[in-house]
Amino acid sequence: MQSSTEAGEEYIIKTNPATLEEFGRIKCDHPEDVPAALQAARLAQSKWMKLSYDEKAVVMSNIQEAIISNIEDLARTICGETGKPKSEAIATDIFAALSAGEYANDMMLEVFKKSKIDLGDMAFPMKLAGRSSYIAPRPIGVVAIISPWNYPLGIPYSQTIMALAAGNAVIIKPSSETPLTAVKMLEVMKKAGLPDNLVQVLIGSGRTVGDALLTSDVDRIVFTGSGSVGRRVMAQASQRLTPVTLELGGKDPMIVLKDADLERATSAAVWGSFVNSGQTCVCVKRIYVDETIYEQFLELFKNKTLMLKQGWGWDDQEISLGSLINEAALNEMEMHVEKAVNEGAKVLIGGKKNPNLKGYYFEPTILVDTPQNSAAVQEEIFGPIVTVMKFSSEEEAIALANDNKYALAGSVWTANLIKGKVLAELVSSGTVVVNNLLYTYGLAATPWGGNGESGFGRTHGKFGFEELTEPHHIHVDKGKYPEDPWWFPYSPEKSESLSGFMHSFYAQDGSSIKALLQLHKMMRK
Ligand code: TXE
Repeated sequence: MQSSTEAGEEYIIKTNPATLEEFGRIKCDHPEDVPAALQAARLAQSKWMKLSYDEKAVVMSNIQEAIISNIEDLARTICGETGKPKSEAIATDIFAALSAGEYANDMMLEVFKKSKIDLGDMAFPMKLAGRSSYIAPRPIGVVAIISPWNYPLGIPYSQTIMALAAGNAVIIKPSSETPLTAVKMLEVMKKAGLPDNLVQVLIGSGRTVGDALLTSDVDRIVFTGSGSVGRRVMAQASQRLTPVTLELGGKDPMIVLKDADLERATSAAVWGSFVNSGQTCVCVKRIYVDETIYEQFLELFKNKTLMLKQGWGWDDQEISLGSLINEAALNEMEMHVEKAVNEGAKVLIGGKKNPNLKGYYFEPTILVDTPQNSAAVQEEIFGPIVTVMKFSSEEEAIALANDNKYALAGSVWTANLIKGKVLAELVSSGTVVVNNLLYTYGLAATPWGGNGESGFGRTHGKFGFEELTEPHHIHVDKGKYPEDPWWFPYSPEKSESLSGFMHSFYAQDGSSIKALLQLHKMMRK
């Protein structure tokens, strides 16, 4: 991605990283555009939340239909900006978008359902006193979505459609590497009847437009990206106490037990390690294999990886691996391999730029003998590089898997599902899959997110909706009693009655009947 200035205006010139041909160019917005965008978003949101459920449902289902009828066009933009193969753009980006759209539409009524609160021990006293509580969820307002380039539709769209279903407006700041996909997405949504300014896209660098959004008066920031920028997002958001959801990096472990189906596990490991050329936060990055099957696994994994075809995967549907996003990423991969070798690793296959292809292609790389404490095992490598190591016991496998500052996703492979679940529950990652990997991002009803360096908060699922709505608590008192015993004026009698009530209500040797009588007596006056 380059930028240029024409007649005082900054443009992003987007090159297809798989062909090095110019793919498109777009004018950047300015940081000073943010306040007006926010004002327009607030107005649009106030109208959107007043629409009836049916009116909103019509818009949301028309948008879903529009995505489906624009798959080819959307895929073209995704591939042109990222260099990923067409089948992958459809199977990952677009599928994730449609899954989130379906889920958001299905949940739009549920999200705002009022729910009575069970007051627990106080339920009966409160009932006697004519009091009750309930939650009335409400939208939070305007959500800023700052998104990465690796899934330029799947990530911002799924977060946007959930925010809309929760009654909010959205301002998206897409990665400067993939501005055109966000613009295309908004175009498709608008044609389907999206109300004006309910979703806006601001084009520009993170440092300028992104930063202006962080320090603006938005009601939540949903950030997906690197840990370094995630920390800045949190720092900037703290100025206005803006809540943030941070979807950051990953270094996902894959634990392969000796009773795993090796054919299936190795096929999954190839896809899990090299999908999107390894530029996926939940790609398999660390494979831990039981020592008794390590050689077998490695041989199968290596041979299946060597069969992968690399290149520009728009016309040639047999291409599995596209390019990296840019030249810097390519150089970074070379640096990672060099560092890994210096720290004791051996390159089993790959390890260098693909010399036969124009474009930013790095060969799928398998590292072995990587020390557990080396950078290759501990640091995020956002490209087609995976390490394969062995373990001698299940306890050791869990310890190795959890010995990492990232904790986004992970997988456990075994024929014994009971053991698989036990081990999966011991892995620190936010999502752990037994005998599969990665694809739960396409199950929008399931939560997405992690902990540690992978960030916090959840997108998708009911936990995602909880971050896009406010649990508005309403407590109702029928006013049966003239006053409450803890109101003014205080007196020795009041404090004695209150202590008596608390003793009866909470003490081991207390009596709830006695407590209720005491409460009634105190409140009757
Ligand atoms: O991130 P960057 P990228 C992670 C992945 C990797 C990173 C790759 O693990 O670490 O994302 O994406 C904007 N103020 N995930 O390179 O550079 C920038 O313009 C405000 C995790 O895009 O952090 C872009 O829009 N904004 C994820 C966005 O931040 C700023 C799945 C991300 O940019 C900014 C996918 C600033 N100062 C990728 N600087 C998951 N966990 O689900 C940059 N930006």
